[in-house]
Amino acid sequence: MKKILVVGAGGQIGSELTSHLRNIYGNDNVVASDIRPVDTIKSDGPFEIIDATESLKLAYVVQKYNIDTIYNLVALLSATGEKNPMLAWNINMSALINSLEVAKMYGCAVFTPSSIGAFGPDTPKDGTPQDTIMRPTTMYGVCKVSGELMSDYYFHRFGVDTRSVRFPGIISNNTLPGGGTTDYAVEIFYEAIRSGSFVCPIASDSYMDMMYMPDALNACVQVMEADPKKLIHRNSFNIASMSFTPDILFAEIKKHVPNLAVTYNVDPIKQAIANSWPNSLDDSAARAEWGWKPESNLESMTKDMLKVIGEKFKAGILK
Ligand code: AKB
Repeated sequence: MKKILVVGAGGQIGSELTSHLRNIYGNDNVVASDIRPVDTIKSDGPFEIIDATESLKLAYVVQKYNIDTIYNLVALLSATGEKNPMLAWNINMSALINSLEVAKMYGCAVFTPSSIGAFGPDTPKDGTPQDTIMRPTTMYGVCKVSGELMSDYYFHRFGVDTRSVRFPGIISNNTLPGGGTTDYAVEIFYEAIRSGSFVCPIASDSYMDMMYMPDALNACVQVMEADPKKLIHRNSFNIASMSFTPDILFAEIKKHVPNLAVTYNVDPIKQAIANSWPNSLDDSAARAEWGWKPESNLESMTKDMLKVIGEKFKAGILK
């Protein structure tokens, strides 16, 4: 049985991944950690306060619980990263380096997500290949490419079992994202039900890859469970399930919420980032090397998001 540590368990992916991993491996085998207490997670399994920019406590927790796999989910996202590039570099890279160093010392595997943000304006935009030009123009992207290279370095040089996927925008009905360029695709669902209107910060015709959270969670587990003999790549795999523009998403939501009113007030920082990212990734390497196969598409994701969020508003959990 695996002994897993989730670092950054209070974030958008971390909070749901912790529950997902606990369902698979058992509550006691998944230690959640964050820089501050996370009440929802603390109650159903072990929890530790870890500032991932400091390696001592990380090493202590890995030793204390006999951890063999670290999911390092600490990151400042793309739009926030552009507001404070050095903070993004310091947090994103020190959490990664500390995870890799501790993993090297204690023989752990490491998962650190990369992103569509690892690509840049020179990358082929449609059907972006697994192996291609990676010259990002954001600090977030610089961190992601550096993270991919460092993770591969630790694998080749020290034998640390590092693996990763390049996440698109993740759409979830549980924890809201914060500071990302793709956040609009989550916020719209809440506003569709709350107020019936939404002001979109991304231009109506900007394509970006997106993914429903259940597929993202499966990817995190499947890539770490994959047979290492079949892995040609490691850091990091393109994964994809849907690609759409704001216009396409709103048209789909309007099938269920016909009175939804959408206006545009484009945020120049977010739009510049979106313009530098691919329209859609080619995920054939992930499919061939570890059987990646997403289950959700735009139609099924939209229906489910509106159902779950609608129920939360009805029950008074959301206002
Ligand atoms: C962001 O928008 O910064 C993230 C990402 C695509 O990595 N959601």
